Amino acid sequence: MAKTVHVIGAPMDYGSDRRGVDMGPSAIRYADLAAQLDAAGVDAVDTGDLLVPRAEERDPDGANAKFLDEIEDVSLRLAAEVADTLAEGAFPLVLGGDHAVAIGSLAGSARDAEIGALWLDAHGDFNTPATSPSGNVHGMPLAAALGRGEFADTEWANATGLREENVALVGLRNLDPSEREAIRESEMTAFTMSDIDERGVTSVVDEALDIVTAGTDGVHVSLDVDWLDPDEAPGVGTPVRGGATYREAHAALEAIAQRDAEEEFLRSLEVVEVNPILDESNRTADIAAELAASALGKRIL
Ligand code: 6HN
Ligand code: MN
Ligand code: MN
Ligand code: MN
Repeated sequence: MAKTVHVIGAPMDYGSDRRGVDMGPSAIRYADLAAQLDAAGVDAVDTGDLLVPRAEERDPDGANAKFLDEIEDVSLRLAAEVADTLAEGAFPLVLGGDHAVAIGSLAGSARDAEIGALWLDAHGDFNTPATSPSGNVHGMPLAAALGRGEFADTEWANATGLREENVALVGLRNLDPSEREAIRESEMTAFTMSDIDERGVTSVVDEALDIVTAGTDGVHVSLDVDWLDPDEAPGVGTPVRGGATYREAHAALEAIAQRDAEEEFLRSLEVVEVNPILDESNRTADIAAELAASALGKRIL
């Protein structure tokens, strides 16, 4: 039976300094996500967007974790939406928004299951308010979901029961100094772009999948489009050169789908950080839609 996929738009830009990422869900839909999902052979239902008040109407409060109250509000509602989708037997596909939406996606995916998390990103997203150089919460969602630092007492964020042992990051190439230390000392497994250079992307992804599936009921895949090289995906707020190529990205997501066809571990997926204002002819949104379809089983032949 075909998977039923619920598309959930999370047009949130509280977590990043660059405005425009709130238009990500529209841009990905405009890139004909529906046709891509159709080609993947899934039944897709677009559930619309979460209501996210404009940042201009709000007060960022404080430099260390800007808009944290607003992010709490969106995260709780997104978590409920993701958990309800799963409870109905459907598959949640979350469209960001900046990467802070992952706090809600992870909490929702983990509500009734032990999950692992696969993080495809140029960045570690492992800062805490105390270590963040920017105060931007999109650099913190993994630390938040794991209850690191100040997030230990933040029940809405630290709601996943996620174990560091079941987290794998793939494609890292830009870490802040204290974030780097924290990742090195953590129980998470981190693969850099150098690992991809040496071993090839499918071998790295395969090992990452061993880690995130070990002893878990399912896996949340978080795809930050700045994981790709900015030549391929220029529409992002924090580009870092030297990222995954178009083919590497497809190979990675196809490898996930191929293994999921046998092991059925894929529980939820999000595509985040598409910023159409910074994009060229919506090509980053095009890639986002294509990669979501690849993860859900679209094949060339
Ligand atoms: N992202 N490490 C930087 C920071 O501000 O904490 C950049 C974070 C980027 C986060 O792209 O999801
Ligand atoms: Mn506020
Ligand atoms: Mn990220
Ligand atoms: Mn990133």
